[in-house]
Amino acid sequence: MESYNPRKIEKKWQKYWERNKSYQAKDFVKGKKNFYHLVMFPYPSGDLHMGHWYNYAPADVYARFKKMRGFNVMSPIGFDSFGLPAENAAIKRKIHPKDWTYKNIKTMTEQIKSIGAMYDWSRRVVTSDPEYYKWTQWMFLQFYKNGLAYKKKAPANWCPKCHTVLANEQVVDGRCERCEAEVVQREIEQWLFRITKYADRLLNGLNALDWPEKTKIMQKNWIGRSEGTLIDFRIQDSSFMLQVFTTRVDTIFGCTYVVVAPEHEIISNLKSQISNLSEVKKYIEETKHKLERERLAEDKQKSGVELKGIKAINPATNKEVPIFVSDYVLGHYGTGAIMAVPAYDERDFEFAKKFNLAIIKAPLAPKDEISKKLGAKKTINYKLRDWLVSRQRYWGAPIPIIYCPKCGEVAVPEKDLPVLLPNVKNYLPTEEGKSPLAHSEKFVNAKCPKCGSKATRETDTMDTFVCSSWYYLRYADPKNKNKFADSKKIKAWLPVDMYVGGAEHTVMHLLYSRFFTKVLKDLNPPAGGVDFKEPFLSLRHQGIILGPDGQKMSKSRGNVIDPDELVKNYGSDAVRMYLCFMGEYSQGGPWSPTGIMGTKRFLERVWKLAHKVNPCASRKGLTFALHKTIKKVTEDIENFKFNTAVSAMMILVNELEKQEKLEIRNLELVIKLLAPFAPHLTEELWFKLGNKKSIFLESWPKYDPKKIKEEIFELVVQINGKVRDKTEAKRGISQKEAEQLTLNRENVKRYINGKRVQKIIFVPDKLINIVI
Ligand code: ANZ
Ligand code: ZN
Repeated sequence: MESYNPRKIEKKWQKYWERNKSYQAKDFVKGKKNFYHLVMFPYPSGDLHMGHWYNYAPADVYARFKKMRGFNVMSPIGFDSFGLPAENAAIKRKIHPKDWTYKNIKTMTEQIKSIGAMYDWSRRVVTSDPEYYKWTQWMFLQFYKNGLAYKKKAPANWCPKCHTVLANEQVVDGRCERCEAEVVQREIEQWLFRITKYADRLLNGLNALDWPEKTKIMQKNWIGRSEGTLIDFRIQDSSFMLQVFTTRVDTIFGCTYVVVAPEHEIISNLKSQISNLSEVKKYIEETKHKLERERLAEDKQKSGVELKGIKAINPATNKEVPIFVSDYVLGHYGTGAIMAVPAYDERDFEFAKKFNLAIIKAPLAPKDEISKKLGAKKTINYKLRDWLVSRQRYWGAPIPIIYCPKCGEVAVPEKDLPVLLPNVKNYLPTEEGKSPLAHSEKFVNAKCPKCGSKATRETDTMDTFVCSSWYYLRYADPKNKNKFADSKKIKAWLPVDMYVGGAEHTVMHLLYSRFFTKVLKDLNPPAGGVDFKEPFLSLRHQGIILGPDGQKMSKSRGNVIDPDELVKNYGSDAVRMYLCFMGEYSQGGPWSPTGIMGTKRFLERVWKLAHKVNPCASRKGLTFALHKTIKKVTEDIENFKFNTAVSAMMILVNELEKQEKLEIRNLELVIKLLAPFAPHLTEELWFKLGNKKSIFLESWPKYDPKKIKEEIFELVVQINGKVRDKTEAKRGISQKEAEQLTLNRENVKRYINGKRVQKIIFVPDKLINIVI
């Protein structure tokens, strides 16, 4: 018997599947329903780590399972290849971002292929390819033409040492990821997408989604809908009205002061009346560069300055209350001003303590009544902000806008797309915080599409999250030159049936993609046949794989597990199977070096089983155990409980090993169950059993509900072939269990009567014959 050699068989089957185009999804297959299975495409960082494997391998188990369940499955893959990390790596290594990115795509493609997943590589998308970003730019233009993309001065993260704007992800604990200088806020002209217009629809759409509850709650909180009231506070000796936003109008009798944000207009409007203006200005200067997160931090000492010389009137009590400026009130939320109720609100309480302000536990007023009495307006606020999409960076899709001295801001005509990203030598961020593209005269100088005058191009590029907000649509028709995708193909595949990926994308990618889908649907007519409201019907997250020490894997800790090494040593099937087995998929857990060895041994045992096939074997013995396992594995995979599915198969294999001869049909059922987990091994065994076509063209085993009832049967006990006793037993018990059950029975002991037991014959679910 040949021994199990994953190195040999895995490469062989990967080539076979490629040659036979086994996983190239056809748009329409008669009699089959399409199933769009999607994993989050990787960023080409240059090496495929355990986290990728944990996303992709168990997800592929699901895809293969769906295929065997009779669906026409599409499981595409591509690369999310624009973005800041490429630039950072390029700057560090002095390689051009483009060279770095495409070199990584090449190596990572090979690494991904070693997983043995059923990816349809013919549909690959690479977001930094002009054929792709042409349509990212097209999307931008649709947003622009519909008033959903606009330009305004907005605060951005500015690193004073690197002289550059940073994305939020590049700010770690308030510091620049690269040089660790403290990041400040700076006002810069920026492009934004009006996602706030969709706040309610993004919120309401969540209900119908089959997503993890936690993820839905996080999106809900991120959108942060809050119903409240706008109340006007009169300013003593002034016509200025200070409007506050509160969700607790009922507490107004306890309002003992009001607070405005440092950005609030009251300060400049009433500056002649404010007697301590220089002190106030100094405070504003100090807080200007603070990040929002810092300002709201709960453990932070409250700070502020009273606006002396002016007072507000509490409209409920008609009493004068002092006005403060403090950074715990944000300028762009609500009205940028609050009524402070220290007896009911924690932050107000801390502030009042520090500044010795009155804390009055006034009785609560009925909300509607008090609102009416003050003519107060009900209002709805959202935490969600418009999405800042411009980056002053090189490695991204250029924003397709031209500035003309006569016509102003002009959209690049769709026929002129793509606006190609030039191959510049100098891709470093500039001192003034402008995009490196501003250095390239050839790029900057353009003709106005309207009047033909000398004009200049927008030099900012798009946030890479724009690219990934629509890639799932492109997979339906990745090579289309005239449209981002043909509407028939969109209709054939979308929305995505199952999306598998990390939970860290909850409030960015997963929200932005929903926004994009809704915008495309709203276009008149809907773009590309997008007639659905949500892009991802079902969503599952993988957990996190920790190092063997239970800590987050990191190079500095030296606890990184390299999947390439594992594939070399144990084979891809063992890695896939172990990842499925090591714990509950959504939880993850520490990597166990002994665990993977155990999995490899299990596959070796399966390999050996195949050699027990014997035409004289009886089929009856396994009916119960087999049907029970089919049911369990089927339900578990459907529910992403891969770990318990694997253990059920391990139990079954134990049973099978006890049999001397195996019936071929039984063995075939077992390897079908195992196929999604260990596709290479099972394909090999399948062909060895004499089959001529891939096991993945087979249909998934069905169980017979009648056969899995945990029935009690009457176990007949024979001594030397004569019936001497009977006892109730659970169906499916093993020979050992039957022996334990019978050998100590009084009746049996009497017949054995101290004689030596020579042999025991066991017929499962029927009888036990003790030969003495
Ligand atoms: C009085 C009050 C009494 C409040 C009380 C709360 C509890 P959400 O739910 O997040 O919308 N607030 C309003 N505008 C603010 C701003 N720009 N910056 C910081 N805080 C602001 O919270 C609304 C509440 O947060 C509002 O209701 C206001 O404080 C505060 F027992 O008004 B409340
Ligand atoms: Zn013009």
